This record gives sequence, structure tokens and C-alpha cells, in this order.
Amino acid sequence: MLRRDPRARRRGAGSTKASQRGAQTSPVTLTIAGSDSSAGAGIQADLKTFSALGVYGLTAITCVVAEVPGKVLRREPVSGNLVREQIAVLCRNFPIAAAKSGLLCTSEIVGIVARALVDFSANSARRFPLVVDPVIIATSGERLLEPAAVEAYENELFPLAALITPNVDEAALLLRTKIKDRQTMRKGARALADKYRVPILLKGGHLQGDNAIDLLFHRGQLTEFSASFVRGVATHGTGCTYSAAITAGLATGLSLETAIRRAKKFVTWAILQHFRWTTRSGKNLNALRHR
Ligand code: PXL
Repeated sequence: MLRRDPRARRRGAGSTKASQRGAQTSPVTLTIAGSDSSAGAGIQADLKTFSALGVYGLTAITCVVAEVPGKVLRREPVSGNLVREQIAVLCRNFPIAAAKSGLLCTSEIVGIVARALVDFSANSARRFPLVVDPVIIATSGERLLEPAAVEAYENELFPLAALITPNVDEAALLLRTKIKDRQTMRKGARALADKYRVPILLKGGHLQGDNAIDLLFHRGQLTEFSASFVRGVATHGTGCTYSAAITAGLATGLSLETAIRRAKKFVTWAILQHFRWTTRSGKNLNALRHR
């Protein structure tokens, strides 16, 4: 029988090996998304959010984007096999508690991600909740995804989601309608939830007004989340940060509503406390502060 070193008790936590001292466990989250070289959005924003909220973040990278806020120079997808392999190895080895998807770049990758999640998440103790941020149109209004990818989202990825988080432009595109105020937002959130049979968080940050209002449609009920609209800050990466914060909440066992409420506070704080630099040409560069 293994004898315990009597000093071990004093060292605490019953650990016997020096290498185990200080070892801790933590909820594990996974982000499947693109890399933003300027680190305000994408995988980098997700990881910073996970760290700030006390969960361990894993990454499966779908594409690499050379960009700074407001200017994309080049975007290249990672091969489908490599995307699948990243998800496979992580699902096989880590007790993933929640995941999110961000920029998936091509319709092929949308399908590969959906199939990999079906094939490999069965290895975890239970199928973990997936937050789908349908990154189709950026906050700047720029279209980030080809039309065929939208169909892949609808047919393959949305059915796996625990929550879908479109902004109003994405919701309008999915519903082929216009969303311009609170009333059409309410109708839109309900219509999307009916269409996809998944809880919908419709983000109204793009609409003009004193408050940034988001609507959750879940189990036949509408819940409103509101925060003061922060003016004068370029908000590159808010959608990524928001869905990552919700994912972190779900990983720690919060309900959908509580996870969203906390995530909304986190994003609002990150915008208010933003970083700012001036470029050599005298332009302002803003970035969210994730902690
Ligand atoms: O915010 C949308 C977004 C998502 N993912 C990556 C991005 C962006 C916007 O720039 O670069 C990698």
C-alpha cells in the first residue's frame, strides 16, 4: 500500500507529488472560429474572454485573417481535414462542457464542423451545449460569408445549437425581411425560433438608440437584455466576445438567461474600458479590453 508522507497533509489538498501541487481543474470550453491578427475578435477574443471568466479555452481554428479593425487584407481557410482533426482530438481528450462557433469562412467548413461535432461530441459524458454565432455580416456591415454557407448553417449547424446569436442584419438575411426597430426585432426573434426550433438571442446593438437591446426567445417567452449604448467606440469583436462569455457561463452551469445577463455586462464593460492607440497616420485604433 502506498504510504502517505505525513507532511503532505500540511501541504494541503492531499497531494503527494510536487508536480501535482497547485493543480486545479476547471470547466473546459471550445471555440471553433477564425484567427484575427489584431486580436480584438475571433479566436483571440474568445480565449481572452474564457480566461477572464475563469474557464479553460480550447481552440479549433477555421481560417486565418490578416486584419486590423476596419480593414481586412486577406482571409484564408484552413483545410477541412485540419479543422476536423482539431475538433476530433480535443473531443477525444478533454471533458468539454460547452462550445461556440464563430467565423467558419466557407460552406464546406460549416458542414465539416457540424459533422465533426456529431461524430465526436458523443465521446464526452453528455453532448455539450453549442452556441452558434452565425458570423455572416460583421458589425461594420461587411459580408463575411458566401451565400451557400448560409444554407449549410440552416441545414447542418443550427439543428445542433443550444443558442443562435444573430445580429439584426444576420436575422434579416435569414428571414428575408427588414428589422428596423423594437417591434420588428420581437417579431424576428420569435420567427427565427419557430423556424429553427432553437433558442434565439437577437442582438440589437446595430440599431440606433440610447440602449443596446437584445432579445432572447426561449420556451415561448421573450426576455429583454438592455445596456446603455456606448458611443464613439469601434466595436470590432463584440459579437465574438458576447458569445464566448455566454459559452463560459453555460460551461459553469449557469442557465441560459443568467449566462446571457452576465455576458451582456461583460461585453458592455469591455467596450467601456476599451484600449486606444493612434497609428502612424494619425488614425485611432480601438480594441475591447477583456479584463
Ligand atoms: O466579428 C466578426 C469576426 C469573427 N471572426 C474573425 C474576425 C471577425 C471580424 O473581424 O476577424 C476572425
